[in-house]
Amino acid sequence: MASESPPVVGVIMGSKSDWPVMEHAVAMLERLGVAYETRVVSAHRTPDLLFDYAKGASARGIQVIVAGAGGAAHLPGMVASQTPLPVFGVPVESKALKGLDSLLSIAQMPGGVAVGTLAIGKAGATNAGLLAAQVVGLANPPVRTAVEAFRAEQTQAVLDNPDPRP
Ligand code: RP5
Repeated sequence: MASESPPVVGVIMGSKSDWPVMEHAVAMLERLGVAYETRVVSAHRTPDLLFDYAKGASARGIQVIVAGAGGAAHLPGMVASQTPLPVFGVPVESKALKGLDSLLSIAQMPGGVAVGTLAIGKAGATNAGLLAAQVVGLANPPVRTAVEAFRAEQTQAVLDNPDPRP
């Protein structure tokens, strides 16, 4: 876990096989000093756990949930249906359809139950971690400062290396 502090972001995923993508959300949270927890919660293989996790997250101090899944990616939407917390969904690239199935499964929510859908794969996971930190940072000045510093460093790195050639 990111620190000794109680976790404020929950990073969940449908399978261990999602970790190579979802670890990028965790890496961003660690970089920005956000306390998190992470575990496998499957919409289809462990539906009771999904309900318990989503219903109990707010009372445990979780402020944002990042949920990654691939294929018939029902995890983010079902979690969102059971919690008032903001949920960010990460479409994990699937073998058969390259994650387009995951993206559509997560994005096409019915009006009234919201999931913030990110890009497919690594960029989406990275940005889910960043967005979660930005939400936490609204009421957590050190996290907000870390987000601002990250963005400034990123900008400076581009400006310092304008030559595109390898
Ligand atoms: C989804 O099914 C998971 O999120 C994963 O992306 C996909 C395949 O899972 P495994 O068969 O690799 O466990 O529920």
